[in-house]
Amino acid sequence: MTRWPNPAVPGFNPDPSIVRAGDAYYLVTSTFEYLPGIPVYRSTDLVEWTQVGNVATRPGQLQIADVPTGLGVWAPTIRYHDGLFHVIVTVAGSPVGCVVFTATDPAGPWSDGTTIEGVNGIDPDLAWDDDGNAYLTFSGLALAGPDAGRHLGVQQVRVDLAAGQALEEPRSLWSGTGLKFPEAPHIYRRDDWWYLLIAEGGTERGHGVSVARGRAPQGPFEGHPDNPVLSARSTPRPIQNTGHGDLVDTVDGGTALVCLGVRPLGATVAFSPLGRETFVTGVDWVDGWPQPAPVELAPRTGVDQEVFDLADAGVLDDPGWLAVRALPADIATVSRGRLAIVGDGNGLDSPHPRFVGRRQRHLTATLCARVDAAAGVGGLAARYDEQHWFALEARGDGDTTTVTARARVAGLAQDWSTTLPSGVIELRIEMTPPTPGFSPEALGGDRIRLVAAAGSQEVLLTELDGRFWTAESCTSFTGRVLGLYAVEGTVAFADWRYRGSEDADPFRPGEVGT
Ligand code: 6LW
Repeated sequence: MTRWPNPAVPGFNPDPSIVRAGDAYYLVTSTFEYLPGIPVYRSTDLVEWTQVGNVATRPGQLQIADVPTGLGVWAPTIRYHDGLFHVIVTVAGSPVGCVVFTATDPAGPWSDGTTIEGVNGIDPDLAWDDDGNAYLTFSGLALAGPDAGRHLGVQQVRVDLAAGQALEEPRSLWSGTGLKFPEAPHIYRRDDWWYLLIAEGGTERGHGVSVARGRAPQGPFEGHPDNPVLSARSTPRPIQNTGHGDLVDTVDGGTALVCLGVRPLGATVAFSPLGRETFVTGVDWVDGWPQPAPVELAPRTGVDQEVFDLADAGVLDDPGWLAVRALPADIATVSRGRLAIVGDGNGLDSPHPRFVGRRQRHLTATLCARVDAAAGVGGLAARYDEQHWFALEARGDGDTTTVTARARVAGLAQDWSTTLPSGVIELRIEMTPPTPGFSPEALGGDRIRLVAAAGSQEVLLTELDGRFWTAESCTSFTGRVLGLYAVEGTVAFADWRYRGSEDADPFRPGEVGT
C-alpha cells in the first residue's frame, strides 16, 4: 500500500520536479502554451497539495505569445540553494530558451529570469558541489538550429548562473540503457555517491526511470544493473507511462519519488482524458541504489467541489486559472458584479482563443456555469488544443438563445443546436468514466454529456465518447482544461461550479447544477 494518495497532483501536471526546504515540499510542473506558467504546489506531508502560486506570472518571463502548441514550458526543475529557490526550464520555441528563475518565497514573486546561453537541449537540472560550482545537466535534444531534432543523449555543462553562461562545452554523460529519449536528468548527492536519475523509453507506454551513480557530479557514472528501476510498460497497472521522476528526502528520513503518469480508461486499448498527471511513490535504498516502488493508484475519496463566485472582483487571483498564450486577467474582466469575456472573432480553433479555464482533475467531473449571451457568443469548453475541443456555445437572438454543442477532432467538426428562451441559461459539461468490462459501453474514453437549461427546461444536446479528447488521441503533452470563452461580443458568466470525484457513482451528473 502506498502511504500517499495518487494521483498526488491530479490533472494536467506533467514532468514534476520536487524539492524540500525545511518541513515543506514544493513541486512544479510543465505548462506549455498556457499562462501563468509553472504552477508551484506546496505540501508538508505529500498528501495535501496546495497551489501557492506560479513561477511565470508576467508574460515577459516566458515570451510564449507565438509558440506553436505543445512547445513553450517544458519540464522545469526546482531546487533550493543558499536560501534561494531556483527553477530552471527550457521554454521551447521561445527566444527565452533555457532560463533560470529565482525567488526567496516559492509563492513568488519570481525573478524575470536569466537565459543560460550555450545550452541546446531540454529538461535542464541544477546541482551544486561543495565548491559552489553549478552543474546544469540536460537532455541533448536540439530544438533549434541546423541540428533540430537530433538527440545527443544526456549532457552536462558547468554554468555561471548569474552571468547566464556555460563555462565549458557540454559533455556527454551516461544516457541510460539504450531506450529512446534519454531525458529528465536529475543529479543528487548522497553520502559519497552522486546519483544520476533519468527517464528513458519516451513519455508514452514505454516510459521508465533509470539510475546511475558515480563519485563526482561530472561522472563517470555506472548504471544500475537492473535498469529501468521503475516502469509500468507491458503491465496491467492502472497508472501507465510512469517516468520523468525526481527524488526527495522525506521529513521522516525516507525517500520519495514523484513522476508523471496517466490513468488510461477502457477495457482494451486505453485513453487518458486528463493527460499526464503527477504521482508519488516510496523509494527504498538497496545496496546503495534507489529502488522506487511501483506507482499505485490511491485516489482521494469523496466529492471535491470548487465553487467560484464569478462576481467577486478577486476571483481571478486564484493561481489555478489558465489562459492560452495570455494571462487570464487579459482575457476576462470582473466588474459590475460579473465576469465578462469580450470576443474578438477568434474561436477555440485559434491559437489565441478568448478562453480562461482550469485543469480537469477528476475522471468523474461536472462543470457548470450560468451564461448570459444576450450581447455575444460564447459558453463553456473543454480544450486540449486548437484541433481538439468540445464546447457548449450560446448566442442570444433577442427573444431566444440558441445553444450549439460543438465537437472538434483534428479537422473533423460536428455541431448540434437547440433553442431556449432568452435570458440567463445554465450550461453544463458532465464527464464519467466508462463502465468496466467488455461491453460496447466499456470501450473508448469517458462519457461526455453536454447539457443546456433555462428555467425548468433542460436539453441534452449530445453525448460524446471522450476518447477523442485524451493525451493519446490528441498526441498531446498537455491535458484537459475546462473553461469559459467568448467568440463575439460580450459574454457574461456567473457561478463557476466544478464537482469531481474518483468514487464509483459519486453523484448524479446533473446534481451540481440544481
Ligand atoms: C519533456 C520531456 C518529455 O520535456 O516531454 O517525452 C517533454 N518527455 O521530458 C514535455 O513534457
